[in-house]
Amino acid sequence: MTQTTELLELATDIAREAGELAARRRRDGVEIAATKSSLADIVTEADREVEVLIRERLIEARPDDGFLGEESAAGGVSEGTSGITWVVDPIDGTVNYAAGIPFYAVSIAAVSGGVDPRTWTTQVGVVAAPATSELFRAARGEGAWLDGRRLAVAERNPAGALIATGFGYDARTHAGDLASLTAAFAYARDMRRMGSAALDLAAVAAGRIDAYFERGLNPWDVAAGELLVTEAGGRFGWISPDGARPMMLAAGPELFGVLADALPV
Ligand code: LIP
Repeated sequence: MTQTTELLELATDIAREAGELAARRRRDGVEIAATKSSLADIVTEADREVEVLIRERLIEARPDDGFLGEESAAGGVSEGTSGITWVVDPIDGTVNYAAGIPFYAVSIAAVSGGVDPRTWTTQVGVVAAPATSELFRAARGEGAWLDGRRLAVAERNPAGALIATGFGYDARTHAGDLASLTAAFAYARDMRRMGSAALDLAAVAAGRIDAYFERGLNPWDVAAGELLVTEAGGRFGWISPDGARPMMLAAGPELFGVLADALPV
């Protein structure tokens, strides 16, 4: 078994188990554990519990790997010695999850080349959506898949693009986000704000939406979804890589170029 296959199978098995735990806790009732950057930026007890489960399973299987998880990131990345680092968002779409909106995911990626998101290389990525029992996965150079179906980004639609985006939790950022929305609308047949970056990226990879852009995302929000998009023939990039809220864009190759020129960076 190649290392890529081992990493992908491990990530798939853990994502499934973690997704089942998240769904179980959702049925039990969700408790807000704390807020982060603002009152709107919440973390639930389930976020924390799911990340602990994922980390335990990874340590059991690959004790020498590094780990960067959303709920433990404040303590920094745990650098391993194997050359592989796991980048994990235990529940992406936490606000949806807490509100009972069934659009959230477990996102697990394995990267090589160090712990800097600007220079690491994602080797495998898995996004599991418990509410729809869908599991998206990709391995570098081996394609992207939804369960057993190969994924491909959408062709340009003459009616315009279906474009997803998101907004920051800080009201001071909303004017800029609305300016980006206005710019994108010139190329859109409609817009979506669905609330999970990992699933928005999976939707681009599956050709369900044509493009997704958002400022201020974290490495764990996009690490797995980025590989889904590029292995499905799409483009992923930070069109304004610097600053506090860099702009991320994912789309098919032609639309990527159009939106990269149109969006205010
Ligand atoms: C969320 C993203 C979403 C973004 C939210 C938040 P979380 O991740 O999936 O796209 O708009 O601000 O970053 O916090 O639920 O893991």
